[in-house]
Amino acid sequence: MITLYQFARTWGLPNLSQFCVKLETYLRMHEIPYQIVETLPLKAPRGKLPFIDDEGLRIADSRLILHHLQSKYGQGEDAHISPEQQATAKSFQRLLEEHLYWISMVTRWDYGESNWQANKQAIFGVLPPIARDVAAAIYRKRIKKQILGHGIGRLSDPEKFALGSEDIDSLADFLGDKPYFMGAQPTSLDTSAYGILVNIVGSPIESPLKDHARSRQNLYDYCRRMQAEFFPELPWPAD
Ligand SMILES: N[C@@H](CCC(=O)N[C@@H](CS)C(=O)NCC(=O)O)C(=O)O
Repeated sequence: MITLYQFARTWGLPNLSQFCVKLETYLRMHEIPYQIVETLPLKAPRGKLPFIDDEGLRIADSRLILHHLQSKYGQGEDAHISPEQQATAKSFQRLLEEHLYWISMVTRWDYGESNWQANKQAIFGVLPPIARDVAAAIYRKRIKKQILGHGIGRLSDPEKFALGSEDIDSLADFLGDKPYFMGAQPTSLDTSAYGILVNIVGSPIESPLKDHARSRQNLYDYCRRMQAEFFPELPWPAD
């Protein structure tokens, strides 16, 4: 049985970590049995969550974990879509995970005190008060450094959100009225898309990015549908 190490559930979402939502959605999509251990990234093999333990084999990074699951459990790399469609899906996955993700990280770690407090409580609230403040301060410094290193942190807020809105529009226009991003059946692109988008439209983190994403009704409806299909035990967070 696979053990999935991830943050505790919060905010009425499967996870506050976009990559933990991605992985757990993938496991459910392919009906691969798993158990959850709630943890923080401090002890993760690559210092990030999620990671898994599959009968003693520890793997970190959702992309590598998906490769492992696909080879071990026979779930082909979205075998029902053509190589050309796979290339499109992969490009959107990179847009989500390597660009839009970082703009959403800005909104949590470096965009207003109330967002920071909500983020801090959700991640570090499990720790005793002093440890909570110390860990939160260390991580805030660390994540802000990553945001700067990525490059997005060097732009002004309006510039960041304009770029984020471009991503949102591309995703909304591509999804159109299809049930899933690549058509009638879900693919691994949907695991990334739901993980990142639900954390923008369904979390209590307020920003122009959230406002814009919520204005694209098909993306909002998509997140609700994905949650109802793969996490039926979690009612949609109140609007
Ligand atoms: N490429 C990694 C990204 C994982 C990741 O960024 N996880 C975040 C939470 S969403 C994390 O644990 N960050 C802690 C840190 O960077 O210190 C994956 O696909 O798993």
